[in-house]
Amino acid sequence: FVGARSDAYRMSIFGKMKMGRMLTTLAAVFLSGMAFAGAKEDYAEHCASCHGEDRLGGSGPALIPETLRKIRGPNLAEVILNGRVATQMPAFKEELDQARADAIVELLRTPLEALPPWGKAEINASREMNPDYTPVDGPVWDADPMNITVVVETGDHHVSVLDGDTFEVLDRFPTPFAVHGGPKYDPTGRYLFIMSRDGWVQKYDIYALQTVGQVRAGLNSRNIAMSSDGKWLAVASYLPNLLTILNTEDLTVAKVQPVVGKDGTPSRVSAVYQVPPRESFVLALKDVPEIWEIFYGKNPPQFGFAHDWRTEGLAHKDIPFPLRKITLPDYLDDFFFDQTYEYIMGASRDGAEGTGGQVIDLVIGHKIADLDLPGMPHLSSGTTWERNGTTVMATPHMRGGVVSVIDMSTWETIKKIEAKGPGFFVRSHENSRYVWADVFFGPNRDLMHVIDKQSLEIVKTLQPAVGKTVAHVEFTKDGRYALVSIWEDDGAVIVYDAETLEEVRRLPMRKPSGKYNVWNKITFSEGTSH
Ligand code: DHE
Repeated sequence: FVGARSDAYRMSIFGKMKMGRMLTTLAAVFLSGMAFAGAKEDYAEHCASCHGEDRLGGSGPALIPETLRKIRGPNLAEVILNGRVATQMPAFKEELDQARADAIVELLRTPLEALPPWGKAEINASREMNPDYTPVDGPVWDADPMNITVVVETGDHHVSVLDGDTFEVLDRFPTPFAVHGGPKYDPTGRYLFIMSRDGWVQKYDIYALQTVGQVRAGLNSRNIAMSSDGKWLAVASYLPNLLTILNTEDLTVAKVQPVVGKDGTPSRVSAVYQVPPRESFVLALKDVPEIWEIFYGKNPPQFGFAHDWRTEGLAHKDIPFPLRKITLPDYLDDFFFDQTYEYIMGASRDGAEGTGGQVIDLVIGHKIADLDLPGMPHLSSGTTWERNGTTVMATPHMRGGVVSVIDMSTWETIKKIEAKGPGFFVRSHENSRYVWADVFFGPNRDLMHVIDKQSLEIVKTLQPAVGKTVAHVEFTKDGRYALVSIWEDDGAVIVYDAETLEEVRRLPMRKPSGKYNVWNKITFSEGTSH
């Protein structure tokens, strides 16, 4: 069931291409047709039945540069020749030699010549509800529903559901290929929504331990956000350039919002987050210096609307999801909200090159401060806490070995904590004295720093498995235990006592990435991502 696609979807992806795109890509089609003639034949013969004739996926994942970006170098050809263990990907070494496999890899690394239409009709047609799903009145297990923690295992594309008190695995279910970003809970913590880079959104009932259904909201997607009333799920996509809003109940499409900047430039959506006090979603646009706010509440703030519902002569109550567009002085990539959701801390495009970041006041729609954040800060994985009567925020950097700590009343960087290398995630919990910061990149990726929240000093550096990547931390509901990933195919989730920093348990897992505790997520714990 998971990963399969409906005939309707299969039909739709061969729909008519947009004329403009066709014309602009004709030359490329001709050239690539020449260059990839042999590879295209091999692809059609060996790959298309599972990955789609258009390379946009079928029972296998999409094979386009946007999703394959992570699989570099010789790995892809090796997968073609030797298959992928524990998946349905067979070995083709009997049929193909190295040169032909390499040629297919080149083809897969080439952007698609044209995109099929992907709008409301196509998305709805891709919807697959699990015919065997049986709703239940309450949990079919005996555990604290608020202390459930899910673990995304990217090694074989599964999610494990953990009892947060006993660490027993209650269920382990398949997900679509390449889940990315944090899965989101509905406000009750019962339903889990998971997104894959191929744009599939899966709904899972934790009480029943069953998948409810799935829908392909985009062709290459970034992340998802849950509305505070639990009714809507927003899906940010690169391909096509759109934001999809799904009904969480049945995964049907409520709105497809094409994303085009004020000057007419189409834009990918980098990320979308919910803003509970304003009953809105905020999305960052990748290709134009704008952020957009889409309201789902009954009484959205009236300030700053730039939406055509006024000129269409329709009453506001008839138009769901009014849109506000905010122009920024610089592109905003990754971003982070303060706990009041008034301020957005964003990495500006300059930040990627090593200089800056910006603070946007969402209420007035203006930049109010600069941030000193060199070296690609990974703001979406930041954490906040109280220190010396003010709130501070810590963020890792994907370049350069520091964790920056920023005073959120002055927006000044108060400390750059020297780490053993660039990191990806920092995490904490209200009840913990420490911030945990991984060293995701470089030779010291097997280290995890533990930083005292008040002294801002590293008090301990853990090395749970020499030579293995150690990353991402989530806490149990009460903050007593910290769960750390050994990010390897034969990996594990290590349970640490968050106070003594001693290892308590080691749960074998297949390349566990993120971990998400129901309570910490639905109460918007200051220590974790929202
Ligand atoms: Fe992520 C979250 C963007 C690469 C694993 N990542 C996020 C979020 C964004 C983001 C915007 C927050 C969304 C959310 O949770 O709702 N990630 C990006 C990138 O732009 C980047 C650098 C490049 C890319 O192509 O996407 C990137 N991310 C990665 C990886 O290579 C990681 C390590 C492995 C993978 O799965 O691809 C990775 N990202 C994660 C994880 C989270 C995440 C596990 C959720 C963390 C959390 O605790 O919420």
